[in-house]
Amino acid sequence: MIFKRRENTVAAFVMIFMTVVQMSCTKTPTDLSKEPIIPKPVSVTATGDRFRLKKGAGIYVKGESAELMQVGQYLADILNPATGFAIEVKSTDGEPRSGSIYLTTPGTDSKIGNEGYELTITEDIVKLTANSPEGIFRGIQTIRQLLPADIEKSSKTEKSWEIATGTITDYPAYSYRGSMLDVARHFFGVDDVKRYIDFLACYKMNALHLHLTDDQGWRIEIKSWPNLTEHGGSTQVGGGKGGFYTQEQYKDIVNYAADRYITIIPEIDMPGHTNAALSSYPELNPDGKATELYTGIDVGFSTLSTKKEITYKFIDDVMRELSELTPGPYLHLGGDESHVTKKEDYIPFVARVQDIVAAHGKRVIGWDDIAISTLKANAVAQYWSKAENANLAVSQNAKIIMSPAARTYVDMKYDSTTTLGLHWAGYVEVDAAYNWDPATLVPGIGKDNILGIEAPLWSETLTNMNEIEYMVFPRLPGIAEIGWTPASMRNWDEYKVRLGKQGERFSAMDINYYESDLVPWI
Ligand code: TNX
Repeated sequence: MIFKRRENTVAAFVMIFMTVVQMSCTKTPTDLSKEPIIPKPVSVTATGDRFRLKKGAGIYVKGESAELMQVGQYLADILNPATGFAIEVKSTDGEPRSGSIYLTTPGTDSKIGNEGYELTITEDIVKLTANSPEGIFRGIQTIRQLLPADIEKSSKTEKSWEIATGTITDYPAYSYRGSMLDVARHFFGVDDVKRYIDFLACYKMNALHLHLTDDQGWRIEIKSWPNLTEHGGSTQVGGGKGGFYTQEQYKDIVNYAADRYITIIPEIDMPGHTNAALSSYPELNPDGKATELYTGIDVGFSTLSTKKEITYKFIDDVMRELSELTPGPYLHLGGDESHVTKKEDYIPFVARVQDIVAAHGKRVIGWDDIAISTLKANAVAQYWSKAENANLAVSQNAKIIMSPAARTYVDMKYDSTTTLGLHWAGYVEVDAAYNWDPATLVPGIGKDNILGIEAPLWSETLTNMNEIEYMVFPRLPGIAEIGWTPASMRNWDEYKVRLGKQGERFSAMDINYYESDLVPWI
């Protein structure tokens, strides 16, 4: 009788144990190849088990590199708030003990390049290998997306922090993958820009183009021309108080981006889109008279005087100060929609400004409009509207950044019911933003001509971070995937399922996103 009772108890325990195991089985990932990672990795092999991140785990960095230790700390800072584990980063000589995350840069795999990585996950260890700390940084974004969405929460959450096992080998299709933020039409402060940079980092993007000047505002302090910001930065669309970045604040943004392996590309738009400067300094105007500040949203009505020497002195000073603050290789001269500059003045103007940029050691980028001028050999044209201009740029050996408005302009409304945004380039639903190939969109322009892809966010209608997020999510992850994942591996029907599973991640990050009906949100 006693014996029998004990047998029952054992059986009951076994049953409970089995149920618990089963419950945890259905809840946790076991198939790495089914994980909804964005951008989709180039190659994934699943091994069917799981790694569990536990209290006491460490992040181990091979060798003593301060840079790699810093990248390790970035990972720890992602993992610690939600897990509450207080994971530390330590240097090691060889493979660390079971339960750890191991970051190493032997630098021997040419296939994956500077940004690629290899991730090997076993039941024992998560090993991330790359040629450079930058590759480790990109790979960390994959680890992040393999953990439960709650990892993005900012406070401690009870959870089994598991990752499916297997290997991932991954590297980008294009070297330039970015977004543009228009801080001129409406001004956004340093904290907003940093949050935006964090969004780019999540999706392995590496460039943030800041549209720093336009008719409505001048947003970067230039010490030799102080009235640009004092007066020219004092308002914005709708007549608000505007604002600008001091040089210290701009450097803070540059450094924050650099820590995330993101290059800042500053744009000073000219000769059009210059009313804020023309209002601040009368001598820059063709008629020598300062204009009024402008708070509307029309384009194409302003021009610097292209004939006066003072204009080139002004541009040289601005580009010199900006190049000293900007470690990245590019300066963007704008050049778009200069409708009141005569063509015969525009052409030599753009040629001369390119020389100024080159004299300060930087590579020039301009909107596709600049292709009607003579382009420098290493110039980059940003295609946004005219295929003819993009082809003209390629015929001059320039590289192209693909920003076709009808696909990548994340300030376009999703559909006719979207209250924010503009729609001059049409409505851009989430599928339209994703379902295209940069290498085949414009006849005459192939992959070899293309530096990469960029999603511009113009801010005529956007006044705060919540509104920015609504326009950017969920289109930005799709643009990031176009830049990273080979076109042959992408299709909308498969992508939309992965995107739907990212919804809980957006929520955990407190992102205000557009819940498109086209996406099966979880
Ligand atoms: C066109 S795109 C512009 C911008 C506007 C944008 C609004 C480009 C090079 N110029 O000045 O803000 O449309 O979508």
